[in-house]
Amino acid sequence: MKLYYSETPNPRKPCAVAKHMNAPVEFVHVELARGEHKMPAFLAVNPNGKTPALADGDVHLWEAHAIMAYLAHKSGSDLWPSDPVLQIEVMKWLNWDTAHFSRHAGRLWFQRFLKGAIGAGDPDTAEVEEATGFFKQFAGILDDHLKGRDHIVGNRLTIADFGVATFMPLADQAELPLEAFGEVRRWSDRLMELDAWREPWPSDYSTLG
Ligand SMILES: N[C@@H](CCC(=O)N[C@@H](CS)C(=O)NCC(=O)O)C(=O)O
Repeated sequence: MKLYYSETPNPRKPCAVAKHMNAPVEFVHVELARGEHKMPAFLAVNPNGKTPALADGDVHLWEAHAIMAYLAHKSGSDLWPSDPVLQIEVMKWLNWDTAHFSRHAGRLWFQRFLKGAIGAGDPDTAEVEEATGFFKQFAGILDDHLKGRDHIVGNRLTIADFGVATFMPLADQAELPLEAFGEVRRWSDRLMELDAWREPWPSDYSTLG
């Protein structure tokens, strides 16, 4: 089973899950700066040309959330709960995250960090203002939900926690407005205590090129 990754926000999630479960995964590093994600060897696994991707025999997967679920399912881990209602709860939060929470956190990270890092210019003030408004709206929903809980679903660690936390390790770079959301900060700090989330990148990997 090969997990293709780059050291960027979306691959962080399946890398952390694989490391946390000590899953039998061969990590393959994809160098975005060299355009390896657009090369035929990688496009054969993920025609979208984006990391992460996973190849397990005939199974080719893309989308970080699907890959996390597959890894947990293959290992028989409750990170992907066996109870169908809890599975649906996990899907609810992961879909919500893609559409709302990490979407707007990602916009802020792009404007305030990535653009500068890749020489794509200064932050767009209107974009930052709009993304900040949406981020606060959805952080409020998460903050309310986390009152009295340590985890997002079923009060135990699931892939929903890794999914929704995508941009939390990058909160300083993105200058995420988290001051008013103490529950979100508490939950994220606790997640950061997990070795696999704090240090998700493998030390043993092969390269694509
Ligand atoms: N929805 C995809 C997004 C994947 C994605 O955008 N990956 C980024 C790295 S975080 C990438 O490969 N970017 C290179 C590109 O778009 O050219 C997922 O969740 O896996």
